[in-house]
Amino acid sequence: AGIMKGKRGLIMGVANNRSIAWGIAKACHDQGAELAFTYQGEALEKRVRPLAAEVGGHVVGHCDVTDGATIDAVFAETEKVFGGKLDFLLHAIAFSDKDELTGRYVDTTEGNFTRSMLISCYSFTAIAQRAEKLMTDGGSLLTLTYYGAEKWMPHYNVMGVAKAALEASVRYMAADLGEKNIRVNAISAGPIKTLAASGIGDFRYILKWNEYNSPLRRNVTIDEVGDSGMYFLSDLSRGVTGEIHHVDAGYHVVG
Ligand code: 0WD
Repeated sequence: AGIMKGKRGLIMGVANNRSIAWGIAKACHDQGAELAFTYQGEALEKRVRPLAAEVGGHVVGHCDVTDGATIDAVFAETEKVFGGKLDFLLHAIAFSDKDELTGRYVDTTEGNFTRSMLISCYSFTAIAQRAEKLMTDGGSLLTLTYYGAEKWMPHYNVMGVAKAALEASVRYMAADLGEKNIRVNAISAGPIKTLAASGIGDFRYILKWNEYNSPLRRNVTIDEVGDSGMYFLSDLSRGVTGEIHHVDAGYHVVG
């Protein structure tokens, strides 16, 4: 196997071995890609370093997307370790205050609305600005979204609004960057029990609901999202941009 041989990619959003970003990183590594990882804070650094080592990857430093200086720093380091060229980038980052991932959307505070939008939507654009400079030979950018962007889902609230904006930004950036042969896509993943998901109210109920009602009668795994992610980050999807692709056991045709 080696569809991604010679490709260099930056992976942002691994928290631990249950992270969707880790599933995608593994799939890219299996196809021969060379990877670099960021982490958010010291606690996650302890988790990310051994995972990066497992796939022979680089660790390019701490990145908190609310601090532009840390974004610049990890891109400077990425440029260094990859010899100036980047082929693909994964953005698997989102955040909202737990207290607002339950109850009513309408009660969202301005502070958490702004913060959720910044971390879950704008950060992808901020990162694309840096990636564009390194993607001198074309490239592929991928982010993660959820069905709550399209339809009301219980407890998803402000995150649904942020994901809707993120999906719109995928289309705008696809148009902006297409002439440089930089593609921009999103995977809309079904619910998976990760650290971030544990903040969402009644998440176990959502998992059960999807298991009973999706066409495949089950939930998806990070390895399944990983394989689909590898497709988007590789040349297999070279004719595809601006796409929101569901990897959700088919739930979106039902719900
Ligand atoms: O059911 C799910 N798990 C789904 C997740 C279904 C559909 C989509 N997604 C999305 C999420 O919204 C997110 O965009 O997938 C993406 C990855 O999420 P994940 O794999 O579910 O969650 P996790 O393993 O927790 O990774 C997300 C990470 C953060 O982890 P924590 O749990 O510590 O918030 O995003 C990173 C952080 O590492 N992150 C940040 N990175 C840089 N700067 C920041 C930040 N300010 N905030 C969060």
